[in-house]
Amino acid sequence: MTRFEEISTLDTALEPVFGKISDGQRLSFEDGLMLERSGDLSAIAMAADCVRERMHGNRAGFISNVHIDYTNICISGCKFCAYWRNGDSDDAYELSPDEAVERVPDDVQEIHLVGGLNPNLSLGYFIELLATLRDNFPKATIKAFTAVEIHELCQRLNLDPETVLKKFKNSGLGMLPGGGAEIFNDDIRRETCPNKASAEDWLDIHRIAHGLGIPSNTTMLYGHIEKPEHRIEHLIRLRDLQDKTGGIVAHIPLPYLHGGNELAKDAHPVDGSLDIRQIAIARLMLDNIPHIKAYWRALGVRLAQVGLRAGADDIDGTVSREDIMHEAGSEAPRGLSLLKLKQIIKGAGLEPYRRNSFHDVIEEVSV
Ligand code: V47
Ligand code: SF4
Repeated sequence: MTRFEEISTLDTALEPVFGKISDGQRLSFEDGLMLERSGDLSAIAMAADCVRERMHGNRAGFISNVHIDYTNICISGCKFCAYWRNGDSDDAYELSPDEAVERVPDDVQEIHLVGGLNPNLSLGYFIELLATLRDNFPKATIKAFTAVEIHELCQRLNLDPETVLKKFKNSGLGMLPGGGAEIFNDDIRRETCPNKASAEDWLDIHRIAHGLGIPSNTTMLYGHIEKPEHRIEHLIRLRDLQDKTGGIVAHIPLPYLHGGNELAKDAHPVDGSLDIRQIAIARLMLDNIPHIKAYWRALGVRLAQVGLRAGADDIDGTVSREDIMHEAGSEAPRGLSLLKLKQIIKGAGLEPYRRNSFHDVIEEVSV
């Protein structure tokens, strides 16, 4: 009997869905909704853990990385975001390329570089920021600028995304981060983030990036005012993109954090079981996306560790410093050591490996 066949569920509605998972068949929208609505979360988490094991064995990854938020000035004003400031606010900032360099610790494998939609910044600023970081840290992958930032720049300067992405690639861009996807449904976007790139624009920029040999990550922000059907629709649109391009490396379910932002008054209550369910459903629906991250900065260390046994095969990285989740009330530490990351993975019963941005193994490690 395989591990999968040992899973039993009292929810008979899940049986056909589990049959498909066991046979490696793709799940439909209706199957996804069944997973969303079932009362048997532990069976769903176990099924996702089996799929993770089928794809990745007993290993889980981590990376030495840093988050640099180069500006908090933003004209978008998303209702879920506590990070953005008006340009004339006392604590508004823009980092110069040299200031960004100062924030990078030694020996990082990945620089995650994102910011607000700041209309003061020119194309030359972005190119210089990338090139300066690349020249100072030639061994690190620069994972920079969400599709939302690229879209804003293109609209403002009347440029096409392909031209901009080619210039960025030539200046050191190695990969796009997954931010800005939020929830692809137009009604929910209108309520939560009406002033930024649409779902189609976001998907289009990732498609163009993949065509230029720039891989990307993807995200989904859940736990605010969206409904289960919006989440499943979101995952299916990511899966469709991946069928066409194969350029998505990892997906990160992002739990909405209530601190310091306008959306909190309308949002669902915080619920750890939703976090575990979203990791598991991501693993089960996204059969063509290799990696699912349990992002500890947003989930908290303990839930992220549980996520490693509910479908995730990666815990992200040291992070070093990060402002977006911090401003929204994350109580997780602002950075973790490599040793701590290894211990979290080991504690979940998996073997840690240190990876690069593309999830290639750099080092098998023992704790
Ligand atoms: O797009 C904003 C989210 C995202 C809140 O690509 C919030 O490897 C929770 O995309 N509560 C940025 N989330 C973070 C991100 C990311 C993180 C880690 C790894 C990668 C990757 C990407 O943060 C934004 C938005 O969805 N966000 N406000 C909030 N209150
Ligand atoms: Fe601006 Fe990004 Fe925050 Fe939206 S999520 S307000 S685009 S910084």
